[in-house]
Amino acid sequence: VEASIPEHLRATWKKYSATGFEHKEEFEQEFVRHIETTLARSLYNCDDLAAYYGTALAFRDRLIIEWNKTQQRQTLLDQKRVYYLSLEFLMGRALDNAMLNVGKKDTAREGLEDLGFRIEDVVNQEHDAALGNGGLGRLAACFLDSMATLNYPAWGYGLRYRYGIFKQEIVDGYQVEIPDYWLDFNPWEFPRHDITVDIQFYGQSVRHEDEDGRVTYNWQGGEIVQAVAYDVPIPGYGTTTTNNLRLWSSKASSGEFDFQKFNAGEYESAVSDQQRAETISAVLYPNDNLDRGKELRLKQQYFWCAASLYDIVRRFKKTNRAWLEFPDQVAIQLNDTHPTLAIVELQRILVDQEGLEWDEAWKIVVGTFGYTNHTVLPEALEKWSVPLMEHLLPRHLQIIYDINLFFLQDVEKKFPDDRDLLARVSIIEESRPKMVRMAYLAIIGSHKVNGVAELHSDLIKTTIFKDFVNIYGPDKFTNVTNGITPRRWLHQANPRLSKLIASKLGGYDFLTDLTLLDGIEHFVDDKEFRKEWAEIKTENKKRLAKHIKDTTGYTVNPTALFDVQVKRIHEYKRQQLNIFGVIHRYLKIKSMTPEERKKLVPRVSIFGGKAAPGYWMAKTIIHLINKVGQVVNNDSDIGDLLKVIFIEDYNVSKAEIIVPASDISEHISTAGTEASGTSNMKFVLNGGLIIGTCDGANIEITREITESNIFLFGNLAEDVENLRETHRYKGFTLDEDLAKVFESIRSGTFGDANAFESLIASITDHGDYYLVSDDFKSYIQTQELVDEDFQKQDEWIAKSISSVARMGFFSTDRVIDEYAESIWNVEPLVVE
Ligand code: GL4
Repeated sequence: VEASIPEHLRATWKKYSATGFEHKEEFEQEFVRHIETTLARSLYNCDDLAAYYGTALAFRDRLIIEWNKTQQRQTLLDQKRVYYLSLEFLMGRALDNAMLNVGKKDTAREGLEDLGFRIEDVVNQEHDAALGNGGLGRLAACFLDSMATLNYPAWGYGLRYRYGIFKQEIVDGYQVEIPDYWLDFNPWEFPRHDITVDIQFYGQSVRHEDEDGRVTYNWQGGEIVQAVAYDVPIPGYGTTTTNNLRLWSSKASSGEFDFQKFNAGEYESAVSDQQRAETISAVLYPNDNLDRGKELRLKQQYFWCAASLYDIVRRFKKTNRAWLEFPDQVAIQLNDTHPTLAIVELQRILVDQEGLEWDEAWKIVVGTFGYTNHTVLPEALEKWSVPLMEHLLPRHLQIIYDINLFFLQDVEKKFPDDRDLLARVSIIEESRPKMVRMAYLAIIGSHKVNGVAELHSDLIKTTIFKDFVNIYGPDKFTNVTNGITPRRWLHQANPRLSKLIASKLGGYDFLTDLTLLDGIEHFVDDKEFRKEWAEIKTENKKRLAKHIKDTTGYTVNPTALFDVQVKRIHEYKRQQLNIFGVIHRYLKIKSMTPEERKKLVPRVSIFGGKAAPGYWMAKTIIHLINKVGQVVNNDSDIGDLLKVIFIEDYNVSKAEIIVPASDISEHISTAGTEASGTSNMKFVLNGGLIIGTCDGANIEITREITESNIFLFGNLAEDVENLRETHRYKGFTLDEDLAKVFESIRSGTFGDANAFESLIASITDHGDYYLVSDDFKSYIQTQELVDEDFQKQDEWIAKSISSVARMGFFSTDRVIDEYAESIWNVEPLVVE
């Protein structure tokens, strides 16, 4: 490895190498130093926020020292690396996680106490890093944690959005979006102003033919935007490995920023060029499971893919290896189709810039990439219009056409005279305008394609990608069932439960081998253990009750059954089914005698989640939930029997409070629509039971924890298409109880009935695409079962314990090992 300091001076250098704090006193010293120098404050003006910054900076120093060593080690050993390309990394807060992963939380707690602070208050100052929408972005964050913990040489690549997912406020029952400006001072990022890449847009592809008749293309003209790297250290748990998340920020390239204009006094237009460049990484698109095809989004995608690929290729070229070895050194995983242009970009670099033959280059490309599909919803499958692609990326469109041509020629050879097949699998959809089907491009340019839960992986093979299974054979398609990191989702979010488990298992080894959890099954009949288990749940419920009181003003009873549905609001996730069920319950209670009411289980229905700003129906559902809450919660005749709560601005740090506090949570998507779901895993791991449909990972959770520990209901995925057909052509009769719910809404029980008419009509008049009516009865019956079972507290706790005991499969450590083995072919790097 080349070094900038000559050999004979390195001893001096090493003598002063930074080490970071170890002991409490050193932590305190670093803390005060950062407060007084980095922050230029003192003991006269150090509030909780300043204390947070001081603590974060002390930990950041430690992380970056290990980060440096990890990077040096990885470069020296020169093993194959993984690059995880994701437009979303929903990281949440970093400080608590860093403290736990490096094993210094107690040191910090005591140090902070000495200096006059409570660690909880300090941790709560941190703004979430919310660079994602939902499950897809959070999965990427869990993957980073596991890759570091397992010592894989792995980098994440993403965009450094100036605005993450919007903050949600509820005003008069309506969602209002507030921009999430989170970068005021982010102690977790390291700007690398020396690591920049010029990214080209527009212009034209120019053809050259040399004397020997060899034809090459060159992309010329257009405009240049500069990508600047920002690095975020990712500490593993119980290891010194600290990996890198590199986020790109856009700015006007110095060449582009027009000093001529500036000097000529036209600084407005000079500044507007700069602003246009900065717009690229300005904001995260707030859609989950929806593609809107906006030009700026395509610019984001290319900007990020091109910068990342430039970086990866530059790193590879330093090793002086032959190009053919590229796939032995580099694995790139595409988190959904958002980074598919990376495939085209690598082919362009190899052919246009490095002068490789097409076939040789293409073999390298396919050997390098893997593609993960995260949804089958048609409205989420990305397509870009050909004219837009041609305008923005003229050379890439040509390459896409060539990839398509060679692919279709191969298909033609294998399946002669099947013109329909060729049209069906062509990357180009022959619509007006023509469209580039990104998923097809991703399949063709990757050596493996995976779904994220068994049912989902089967579905993609038999529906949207069926033809490709025929063409390539089944081995190209595989399943890797999602998981969650137990560090954040058990140890950090539920420290008491983690500690109780550790006390029975003789330590915290289960945090890095989650299958060890099965050891607590031995204690399922242990009275004392059950009692402590139940007490922890109650404590967690009290904490949530306090949050609800502080944020909504409503008082909820912590002994009531807490029924939680928190996730993005989407018709396919069926929050409408839940709220209609709540209305049904309300109407039923209203019609009961006092005697009957005495037998009831008090319930708190808790909702949370954001609607995409342009998704009208989702916003209507939020509105209805809030209106029902207003009526029910203020109905003195109902009291504690039912409360309906909408928790504003659901995000990662709120999930850490909500998940450990649930008795039952709802995962009730129309069968076949939720690719996996991952909050289902988080809830069960925290001792909550779940009610759900046979969808996504619910199925595998059931297999692991057994059917007696889960409340399943509803139609099966295999019947959904038929039911929809029937709805369309023969109609259907609305479920009786659901009809009564609609009557009560229409009669104005929850305010202006007109506001909810479109939601009701989507079911009564427009085919009930998500089968709300079909599943209503079994949903209600299953909720009654939940009530019955909750009254048998002892059995309930036993179910809770044995479910947790059997959740070992759902760690992202298992997931990452599977990717490493079957897709990436990479090995962990052993650390002393
Ligand atoms: C999603 C799926 O909707 C979700 O079921 C899955 O758990 C997640 C991670 O694989 O990916 N796909 C999209 S798009 N958004 C998601 O959250």
